[in-house]
This record gives sequence, C-alpha cells and structure tokens, in this order.
Amino acid sequence: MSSKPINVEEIKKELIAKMPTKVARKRAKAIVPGAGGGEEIPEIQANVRTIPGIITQRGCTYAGCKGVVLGPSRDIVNLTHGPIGCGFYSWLTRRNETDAGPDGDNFIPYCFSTDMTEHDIVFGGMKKLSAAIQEAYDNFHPKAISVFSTCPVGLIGDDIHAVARQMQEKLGITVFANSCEGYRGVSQSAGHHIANNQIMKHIIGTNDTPVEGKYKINILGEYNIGGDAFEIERILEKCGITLISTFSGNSTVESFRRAHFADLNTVMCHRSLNYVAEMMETKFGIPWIKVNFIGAHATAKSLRRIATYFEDQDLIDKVEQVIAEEMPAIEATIKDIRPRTEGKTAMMFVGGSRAHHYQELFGELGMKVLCAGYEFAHRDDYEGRHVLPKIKVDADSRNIEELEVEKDATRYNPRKTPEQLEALKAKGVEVKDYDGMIGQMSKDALIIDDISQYETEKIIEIMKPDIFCAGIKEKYIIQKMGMPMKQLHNYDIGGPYAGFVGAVNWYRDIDRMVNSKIWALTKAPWQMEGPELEASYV
Ligand code: CFM
Ligand code: HCA
Repeated sequence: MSSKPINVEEIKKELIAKMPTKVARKRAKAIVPGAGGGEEIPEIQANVRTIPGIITQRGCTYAGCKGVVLGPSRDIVNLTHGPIGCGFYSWLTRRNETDAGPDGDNFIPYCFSTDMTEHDIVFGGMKKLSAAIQEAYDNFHPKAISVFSTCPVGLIGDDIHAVARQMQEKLGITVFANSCEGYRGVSQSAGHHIANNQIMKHIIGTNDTPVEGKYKINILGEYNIGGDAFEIERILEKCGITLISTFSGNSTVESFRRAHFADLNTVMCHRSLNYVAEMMETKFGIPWIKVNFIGAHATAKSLRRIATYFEDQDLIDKVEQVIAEEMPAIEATIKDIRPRTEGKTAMMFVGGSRAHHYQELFGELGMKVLCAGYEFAHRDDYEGRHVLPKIKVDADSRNIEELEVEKDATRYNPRKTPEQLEALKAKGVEVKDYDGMIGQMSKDALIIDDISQYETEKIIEIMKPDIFCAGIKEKYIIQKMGMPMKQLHNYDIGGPYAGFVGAVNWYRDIDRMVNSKIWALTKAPWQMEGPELEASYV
C-alpha cells in the first residue's frame, strides 16, 4: 500500500527514462494523468501501431472478429479458414458461457477449421473451404455459417466471399465471410469493426416477425464471460424488460434477425460494438445509451437510465423495487469485507472497456486504482464525450455497401422526437452518452495505453499495488514478482462479476486475493540464488 503522495509526472519520467530517445518520445504520448472529474481531459495517443520490439499484450484482427464478436454466438457455425493453429488457440479460451436449453443448438464446444496445409497454400484453399462448409452443414444443419480468414488466406488471395455466396445459394442458409486476416489494422479492434459490418449486412433485421414486450431492448457488447450475461438477464427479467438479443454472448441467429424490433439499444462494451449501435440507429432509428452492469451501484444506475428512457412510471417503480430487493445482500457483504480492503490499491490493464468498468467495483471496496490502461481502445474510450467517434466505413470493411435507411423505421420502434430526447437529457439520460476513463481517474493516477512488458514490470516496481489485473500473458510474470494477479479477461475460474450477484462474487474474490500473503512468500530461484541479471537498452 503506498502512503506517500504520488507524483505522476515523476513516475512517467522514470518509466521512459531508459528507453531510446525516439521510443521514449512516442511512448510519452501514450501516458497521461487522470483528470479527476475535471473538464480538462488530456489527449492520449491510442489505436496506433505498436512500436516494433516492444512486447505488447494486443491481439490480432482475427481474434477481434472471430474470437471476440462472432465467436460467442452459439448457433452460428464459426469456421476458421486457415492452418489449424488459429482455430485451435481461439477454441474455448475466453470462457464465454452458453445455455442452449433442451432444444437449442450449441456449437460452442466445437472447433471448426479448414486446417489448411502446404498444398492449399500453394494451390489455393477455396475448394477445401466449400467442402468444409458442406461438411459442417451435413453434420450440424446450422441456420448460419460464418467464415473467418487467417493471415495466409489474404496472402494467397482465396475469395472467401465468393465461396460463401455459392454455398449460401446451394444450401439455402445464411453463409457469410469475414476478411479478418490477423495482420489487418493495429490490433483486434479492426476485427470488431469487420464483424459488426457483416452481422449488420447479413443477419440483423432479416426477420420481420414482431417481438412481443412492453419495454424491448438489446444489449450490445456483452459476451457472457463467466456467465455475466446470465446475471444481467436475471435482473432484466425481474424488472419486466424484454431482452431481444445480446450481442453476442449465448446469442442465436434468430434473435439477431429480430433485433431491430428493440425500442432501445443499450451498449455495454462500447469499443467492440459501437459500429452496430450506430448502424442500427441509422437504419432502424433505434437510439442507444451506454450502460455498465459491472458494480452494484453502476447496475442500479443503468437500470434507472433504462427506466427513465421509457418514461413509464410502472417501469420506474418496478426498477426501484428490484434495486431495493437486491441491495441488502450487497450492503451486508461490503460491511463485512470493506474493513479489510479499504485503502488497498490496484492496477488494471485490459482490452478496450473493462479497465474502465471495473473501477466501479474497486471503488465499492474502498480501493484506489493507481494506474490503468487499455490494450487497443480508441481515444473516445479514454477521453469520453470529448472525442466523438467518427463512424465511417474503413478500408478493412471493403464489403459493406452504403446503409439503406428504412423509409418507415418507425414501424419497428416509436422513435423519440428531438424534443423528447432533449427532455430526457435534462433527466440525465443522454442518448450516445459515454464517459471516458481519463475523466473517471484521479489526478494522481496514471493512464497508459498499450502498456509494454517492460513498463508493466517497472510500474509495479515503482507504485507497488496490492493487486494487478490483466490477462494470461502477464499473469505468471506478475505472480513471480510476488503480487496477486487477477485475470480480468476470463476471470480465471471466477465470475459472474456483473450485476448484483456478480458484485458479491467480486468482493469475495478480491478480499481473498489482496489479503493473502502467499505470493509475497514465494521467491523465484534467481531471487534466492542471485545475483540477478538486469537487461539494459544500449
Ligand atoms: Fe469489450 Fe470484451 Fe473488453 Fe473487447 Fe477483448 Fe474480452 Fe477484454 Mo479480452 S469485447 S473490449 S476485445 S469488454 S476479449 S469480453 S476481456 S480484451 S476488456
Ligand atoms: C483476445 C482475447 C482475450 C485474450 C485474453 C488474455 C480474451 O484478445 O484475443 O490475453 O488473457 O479476453 O480472451 O482478450
């Protein structure tokens, strides 16, 4: 626990001090202090190419497209076109849970790949891809098949879209392809965009059978990691809110097809699904608001925002009743645990939204986040409403045509007039509202984008947090440094952490971790035997 005042500028200097001048200059732009709720938000460098040689924790475009956005849909056969490694290493690693019920399809336990070999690389893999689609169809009879290209596919020029079109015609089901070769873009973020475009183009709004329900919503950017979406579903059901579709944890093709009947889109992970939110607003007139179901108070706030949006007293009352029912368990757990966690400190370096969302949960335990950052978020995720996202079709999305706006979008949902939206804003529900991480963090906290391995070790050494949250690549190095390490991607074996039940799970897990001495008692062999060798830049 650090007690002396923190000088963030000094820490920043120390972090980059040993780097070659050019590298230090570039990295300095990606490190800024928090704004502590102030209006002056410093500009951060984000979503740019990682400096070669620096060990980044980022993933690739294929990971963002197949692994993140489309992978968790449970009844689409997600077929990787490539050598077996990409399919194999993205198979069940993310802990996105599913429940198909007694009759539903669930292809999540399977790994579908064309398993390209040298022969296919030399002579082309399109025939093999057609055969694989046919085989998947014959064995599983899915409603949809989605194909993902890996790096070599782009290099040899297989036309996966042509194969998908042919097979769609032949089989009479939805077949579409994603040009998501790993090398496109600077991170998995490009893959999100590609997947968003293809879901929008091929699935959303393709079934016009109306959905029943008084208050109908979709959740965009919720992947049911560790069962988070199940807990959110439980709460929404209790409130009487109809959830048409979750993009994409435990989702079905049919729910995507009818998602345009929602009155409101709620966006959980803005980074990965903002494109669909924007496109659905343009095409079907569905407004979107930001929600955060990570943290008990954040959950209550999100429910209240949804209820306020509908401007319906019955719903407002019901939501208050649900919150009142759920809060006593939260308060009792906090009362027990907080005396042991109060004043402890944490660091979080995760993807493109969790390093922000989880700050609420640490706050509820009286813990301070000393330093946080995203791997691949964009400036709008950091700077919030200060940088509005520019939604345009980028070079990676070569297959999307100009969106056709439904002439009669109101037949799907009663859109609010600009005046009604203004009135909602006065009540604290701003459509397209989102807060960034920088504004949320205090002035003596640091924000670091695309943190490198070296910076990770250095910042731990300098600031000595009580717990460090990140992913599998960092995990064992952190533990060897004598520090508890919580995976915030797959939650290790834990979760759910969303909603009310999730908050209690989190309080208990974090209590156990920050109050255990086990990691500080372990020493790596080189620490016991010494002398330790230290690498240096020349
Ligand atoms: Fe969104 Fe995610 Fe995240 Fe993300 Fe990811 Fe993930 Fe993540 Mo890993 S969609 S940005 S690309 S919340 S897989 S469920 S944990 S890096 S912070
Ligand atoms: C990805 C997926 C990942 C990786 C997590 C990790 C996930 O980026 O391809 O590095 O531990 O959440 O599974 O973010």
